[in-house]
Amino acid sequence: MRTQDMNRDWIATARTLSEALPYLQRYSGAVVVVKFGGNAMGDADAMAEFARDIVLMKQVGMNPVVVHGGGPMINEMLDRLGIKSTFIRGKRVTDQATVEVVEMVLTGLVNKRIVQAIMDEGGRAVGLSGKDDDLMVAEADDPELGFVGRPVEMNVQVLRDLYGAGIIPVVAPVATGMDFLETFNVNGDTAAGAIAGALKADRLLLLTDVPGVKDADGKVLTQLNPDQIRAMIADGTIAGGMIPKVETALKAIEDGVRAVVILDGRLPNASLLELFTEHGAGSIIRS
Ligand code: X2W
Repeated sequence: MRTQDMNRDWIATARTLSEALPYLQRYSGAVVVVKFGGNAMGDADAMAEFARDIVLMKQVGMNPVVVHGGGPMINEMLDRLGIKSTFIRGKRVTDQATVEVVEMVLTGLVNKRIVQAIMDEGGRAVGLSGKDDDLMVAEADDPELGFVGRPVEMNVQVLRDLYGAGIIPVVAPVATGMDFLETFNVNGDTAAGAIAGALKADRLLLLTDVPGVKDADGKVLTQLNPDQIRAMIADGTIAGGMIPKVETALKAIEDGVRAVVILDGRLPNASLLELFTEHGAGSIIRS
C-alpha cells in the first residue's frame, strides 16, 4: 500500500516546477546563445551539469546555441608542445603554429567534449566551427595579434536549420578568412556576441568565473543599461577582463539581442537560475 511519505523536499520540487511556468511560457521558442568559457568548464561534473541545463532548455521548447571557449585548454597544449603564448588586451597573439594548436584544441578536444556531454544527458548535439557552412567569416583584428580574427560576415542559417531539427549546435570560435585560405582564432566572447547578434537572439548568456559586473565597492550590479556600462568603462569602474565582455554585450544589444547576462558559470545550474527564477543570476544588460 502507498503511504504518505511526501517529505518537504518533494513538495519543494513540485513547487519549483510550478513557479517556473511563467518563465517556461515566456521563453518558449526563444533563441538563447550560451557562451561557455574555458574557465567555467571546471571538472567533468561541472561539464555534465552544464550539459544537463542545456538539454533541459531544449526540452522545454527553447533553442539553445552553445558557443564555447577553451583558453586554459589551449594554454595546456601549447605548454606541452613548448610553444610560448602571450596576450595583448585579453587576446592571444596567434602565429601560424599557434593557430594550428588553437584549431585542434577548440574544434577537436573541447568541442567534442561538450557534444559528448550533451549527448550523454539525452540531448542531440552537433559540433561545428565558424568554418562550417561559412558560419563565421573573419578578417585580421590587429596586425600585432597575427591570426586573431574579427567576425565580418555571419551566415547563421545552418544554426537555424540545426535547432529547427531538434539539434543543439555547439560552435568552436574558429573562423575562415575572406579568401578561404586563412584560419582565424576568434575570442570566444566575441564569437558568441556575433552569433547572438546575427540570430537576433532573445538572450546571450556569458558564463564565466566571476559573479557579474561590479560597482566601485565590489557589489554585483544585477541590472544595467548600455549608458551605465559606457560610463563605468569611462570612469574605470569596469576594467581588465570585464571590458571585452561588456563590449561584446553592448555590440550584441546594438545588433538586436534583447538582453545579455554576465554570470558565474561555476554556480550550480547557473543558466536555469537566470532563466527560470525570479531571483536571476549575475548582471543583466539591456536598453
Ligand atoms: C581565445 C579563444 C578561446 C577563448 C584564445 O586563444 O584563448 C583569443 O584570445 P575562453 O575560455 O573563453 O577564454 N582567442 C583571440 O576565448 O577561450
